[in-house]
Amino acid sequence: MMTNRLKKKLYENGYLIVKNVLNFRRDLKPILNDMEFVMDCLIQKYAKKKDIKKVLNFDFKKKYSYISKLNIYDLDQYFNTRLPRDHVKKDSDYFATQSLWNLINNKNILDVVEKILGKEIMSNPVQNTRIKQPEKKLPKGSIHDGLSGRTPWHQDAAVLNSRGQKLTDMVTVWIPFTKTTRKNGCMITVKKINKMGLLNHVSGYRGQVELKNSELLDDMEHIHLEANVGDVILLHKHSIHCSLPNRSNDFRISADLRYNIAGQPSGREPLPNFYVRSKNKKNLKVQNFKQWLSLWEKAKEKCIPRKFAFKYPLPTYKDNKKDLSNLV
Ligand SMILES: O=C(O)CCC(=O)C(=O)O
Repeated sequence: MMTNRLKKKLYENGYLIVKNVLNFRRDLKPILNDMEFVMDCLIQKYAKKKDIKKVLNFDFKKKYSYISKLNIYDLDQYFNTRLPRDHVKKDSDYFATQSLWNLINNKNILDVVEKILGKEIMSNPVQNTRIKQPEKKLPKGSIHDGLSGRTPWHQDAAVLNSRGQKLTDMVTVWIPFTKTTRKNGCMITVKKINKMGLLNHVSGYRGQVELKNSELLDDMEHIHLEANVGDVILLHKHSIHCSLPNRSNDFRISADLRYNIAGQPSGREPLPNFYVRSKNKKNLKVQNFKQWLSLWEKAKEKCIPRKFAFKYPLPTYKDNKKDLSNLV
């Protein structure tokens, strides 16, 4: 597809599925391996002594199911590729690995992103990795938690600070590690709804950002964003989307990365926001995994005194002109 056709389609519909961008073995499996390494560490630390040897021999899913029953505080955070939203401490953990660094800088992904944002591209720190077990296995409190369960209706621009909401051209690249279907909890959206611009959001379950009056979307016609491993889904920053429950018997694993046009605010200062592609190669100052990690550690130092990594400016607007209920 021609550059401008890809961009036109994304801006027109709010979403785009691009087929066969990634290779599972080369680009994705290393991240699953790193997740499994984190699980092994958690098993060593938290499992009953007599179980450790046995559990270390389980496969990925059985290991994760096991540790998810150990009541480990904020378990998702160990697998999530950013600092925790609140209570940032010296020992706050996050999943920043060489394999994820490679994914963020993946040439095929950047070639797609370049068609949308142009040649000067920065990695945006709004990024997550999500391991979703079958919903029936989740503790009740996690069912509506976007990292391990369903994600509420929202627009990605709403998770940026006010400057980012106004000034940042950001695109979401959603990456499945497992085939993603309506049965195992794919995202859904409404075609062209991005055209409404940024709408009013409120604080939802556990302070997650959620579109105000989102129940109005339940009756609209939904596009199911199903994807095969290797495909990527792009979302416009004003696309309204959520994810369905995982009603399958298997895991649903994904990463969502974001990129913005260089020179614009990240919307999550002081978290890492750095060039990943530039015509002027001098801009590429962060060139390896260790430099990236050090950006996260520096950001952590700044977040510790203020105690949070990022905040949602909620409600998005003081008046109700941009409430969905006033626009449909
Ligand atoms: O993967 C999911 O369940 C939701 C992802 C999402 O909402 C996002 O990337 O903005």
